[in-house]
Amino acid sequence: MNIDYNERIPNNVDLASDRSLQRALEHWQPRFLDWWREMGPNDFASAEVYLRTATGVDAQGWASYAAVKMPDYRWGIFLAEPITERTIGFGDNFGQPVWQQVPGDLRSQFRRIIVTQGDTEPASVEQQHLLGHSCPSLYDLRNLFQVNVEEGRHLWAMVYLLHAYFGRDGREEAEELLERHSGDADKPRILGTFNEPISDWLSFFMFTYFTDRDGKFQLKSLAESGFDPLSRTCRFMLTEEAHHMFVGETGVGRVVKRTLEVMKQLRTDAPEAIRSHAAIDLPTIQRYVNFWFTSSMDLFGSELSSNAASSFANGIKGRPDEAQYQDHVCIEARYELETPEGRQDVSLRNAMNEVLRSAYIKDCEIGVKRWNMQIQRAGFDFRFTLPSPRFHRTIGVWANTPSDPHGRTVTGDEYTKRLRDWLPSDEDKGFVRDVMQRVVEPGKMAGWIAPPDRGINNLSVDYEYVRLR
Ligand code: BYC
Repeated sequence: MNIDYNERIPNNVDLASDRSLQRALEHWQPRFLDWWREMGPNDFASAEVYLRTATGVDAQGWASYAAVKMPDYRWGIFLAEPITERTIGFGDNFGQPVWQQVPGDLRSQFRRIIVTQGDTEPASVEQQHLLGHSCPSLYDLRNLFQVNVEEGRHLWAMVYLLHAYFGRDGREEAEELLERHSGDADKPRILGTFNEPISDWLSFFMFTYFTDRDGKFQLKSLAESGFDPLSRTCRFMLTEEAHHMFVGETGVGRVVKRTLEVMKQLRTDAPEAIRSHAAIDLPTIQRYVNFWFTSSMDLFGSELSSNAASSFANGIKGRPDEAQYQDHVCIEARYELETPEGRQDVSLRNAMNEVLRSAYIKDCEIGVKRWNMQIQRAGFDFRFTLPSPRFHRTIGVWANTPSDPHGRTVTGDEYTKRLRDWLPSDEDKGFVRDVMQRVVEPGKMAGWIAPPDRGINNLSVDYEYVRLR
């Protein structure tokens, strides 16, 4: 079904045929807009931004581009086309037809997972609330806003499911999604990383590289769900997610490129010299990698999780690309898990969070290799590495076990002493923030980042992607 843009809430779910659902969502819509005005990039409400908007949900030409004021963006409800005769691909109900409604006994588990997913979307917009003021270029400013409006739409995706399938509880949860706020002392966001401030662009690029990639893996495993509307929603969200990770990977790559130019020019890699030329030294970038990668690893939950086992058993949440596996039931399968007490042989179902995390780590390595290629080509010896999954963990079996980035156990004292070598210190953050002065002339780029290789949608890099008013 095509997206209907004549509706107050654009959608491809025939919302008009369900009056009470339509009314409930139209009631939520102004609250969402109030939240956007207050917590979103509110100082840019009158700016015209070259945004892409979904026009269809199929692979061909789903996007149209136009200059739009963000509060006028057409947030809506878009599900990927159904797959005919789709069956549940994993767990105890393997091979049975997928559900078009939530089974009564799985209601609270589904609700919890949809709420957790939904909570991350507005959280990220809140985290990035002030970034526009220090943008390195109009190209980057536009990308930030594109990411923000799409996270807003991902919130709509989860709110639709809550309203359409969870009755009154779902409507209440939808309200609460706008009441919790990132970093709020009383009502924080649910998952740790989404309460971390993103007050500079290096953090934004790390977040879109590492944290949005958690989104990719979580959405891929929810796209396997036996609850078909959840699967269809996540399949479409994944198409939007890809751009966010592109922003992260190319963003970090461009920072590295600029740093390498300065290193070559000065013939040194000394951090102070690089910093005095207003570029970001590679060890500082490594510390940002360490922080955002480890925080994002926590997002997969504990290595051993009865919640994860039950989500798998019940057909709620599968593994990304479940079809690649031979055994989709995993009732007897075992998993070798590294713990502080040594290797443990555990049930695979209980280790599903770890299966996802391992796949995620492999995916993270791809960008790191590319950044290292840049350094190698420039003739320098420095190499980025992903820290050990034992380092800086607050969730799971390695939480509270002080380790260095290589995964070696260290004393609490040593850990505290060395932390400034391993994670961004206040001084690092202060430097990075100071170097990021706003640049908004078309085609101009801040000195700490190289220009992108190409512009958006075949336009040139110096196109006026955001018209500030
Ligand atoms: N911080 O058995 P456990 C995205 C909680 S990103 C705080 O270890 P389980 C995006 C957990 O909720 C993708 N709490 O793991 C990216 C549970 O609490 P309750 C987001 C944490 O249950 C960028 C308890 O600890 N989507 O889309 O298997 C921009 C025990 O949990 C954390 C999803 O995560 C943490 N890091 O949970 C925008 C998918 N980790 O219920 C968007 C939905 C765990 O006992 N969520 N806890 O109070 C899930 O699938 C699962 O809930 C989890 C793992 C992946 C979070």
